[in-house]
Amino acid sequence: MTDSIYGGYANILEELRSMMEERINTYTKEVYQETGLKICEHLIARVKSEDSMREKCNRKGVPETPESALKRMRDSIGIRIICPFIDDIYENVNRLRNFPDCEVVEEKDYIRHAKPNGYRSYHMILELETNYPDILGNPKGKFFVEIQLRTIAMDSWAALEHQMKYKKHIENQELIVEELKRCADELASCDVSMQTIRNLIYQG
Ligand code: 0O2
Repeated sequence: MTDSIYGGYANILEELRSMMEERINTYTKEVYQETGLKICEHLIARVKSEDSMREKCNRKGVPETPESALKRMRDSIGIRIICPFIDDIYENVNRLRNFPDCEVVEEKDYIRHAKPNGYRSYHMILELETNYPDILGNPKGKFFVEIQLRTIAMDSWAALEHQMKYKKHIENQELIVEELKRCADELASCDVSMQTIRNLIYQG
């Protein structure tokens, strides 16, 4: 059996994933009780699989070691929060920024600044201070958590586009890329209209 890319840290990563998931579920329930609004449609949390982490280390040209997986890659723990409306994304972002024992080390707003292919999402990297020692020997070890926040529309688009990337031979690739971009822009426009309608409903 080959050694885990996460060394002896696989169980800790699972524990931290579960703890983060619980924290997010807790505040979304609180918001629902206070306002009646569901700011999270659903969330998916995972520890990146061994194979994907090894593939990513190779892709980034770093050795396949626990240190790379835990310190150079920052998505060993990944959480995707799917939101009904665009404003819900920013509401979640504000709450995540104030999480205790967490430092926001990176934020990328691919909603205000979509990628050229049409990809939209809000990305955050949090660094979590824990009571577990980390691979560098810090007694209060630090672990990265990548959080992606998207609307339902952005999520279905990203899933389809992801399928295209992983399929080796595609006919009419140029046309598909063009159509995907068109579709991303239409969905973005719908997300804005849906937000406006919701605002109108709640104004009245
Ligand atoms: P997977 O298989 O989803 O885990 P990084 O690549 O993380 O070192 P970078 O390049 O700054 O750093 O990443 P960025 O732009 O923050 O994107 C990281 C993740 O966002 C990707 O992870 C994807 O999950 C998602 N993502 C980014 N761009 C696109 C896109 O154009 N289309 C789709 N479908 N997803 C995207 P991985 O590890 O690349 O892939």
